[in-house]
Amino acid sequence: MSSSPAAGNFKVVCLFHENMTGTVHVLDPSVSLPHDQAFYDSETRTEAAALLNDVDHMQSMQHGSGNSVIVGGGEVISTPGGSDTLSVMRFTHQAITVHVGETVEWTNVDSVTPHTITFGTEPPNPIPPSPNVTVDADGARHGTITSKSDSVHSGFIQAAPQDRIGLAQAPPGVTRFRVTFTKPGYYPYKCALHDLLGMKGVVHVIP
Ligand SMILES: [Cu+2]
Repeated sequence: MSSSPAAGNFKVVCLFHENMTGTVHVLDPSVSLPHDQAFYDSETRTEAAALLNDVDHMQSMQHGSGNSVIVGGGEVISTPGGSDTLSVMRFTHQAITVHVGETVEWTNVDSVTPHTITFGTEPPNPIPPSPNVTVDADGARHGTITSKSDSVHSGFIQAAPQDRIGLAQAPPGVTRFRVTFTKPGYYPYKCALHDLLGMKGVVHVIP
């Protein structure tokens, strides 16, 4: 190949419409896509139908995989006084069951509010991820839990701020966190910012 497009995570924004952003994940040709074309066709039909029916986006944005947890949920709303945001401080599927070796993916769909996915000891500074967390090729953070005593902390999982005309573009936000589980057991976790409001969950790992 003489020249090939670069792999990476590319943000696309609308400079006129606040909070209208997206990210295109371009994988190396040697990496297989997470889903087949039939999955994306099906997603497109579902989301198009939801848009046309004005169904709330939270359900339609849940991917087909059974190992997904939506983190919070929020909307920007306009009022006569300006704009405001509202947030749901909960994990959907507060209890999720997976097999040993599987990976759970958390996605923050809130437009502005950060959340964390925290197993074990909460670090003093909740903003950065714990040192045992790596970054996948598509920009998502990824941890591994091999024992009940492991501490794994996502750091802030949050959408990037809105880009503005005349200002430098911010990098894409880190809105997803993955954890791979290698031993059976009950693994409770919480959002370090909103656990006192009841934002807690548990992963049940079976053989
Ligand atoms: Cu939270």
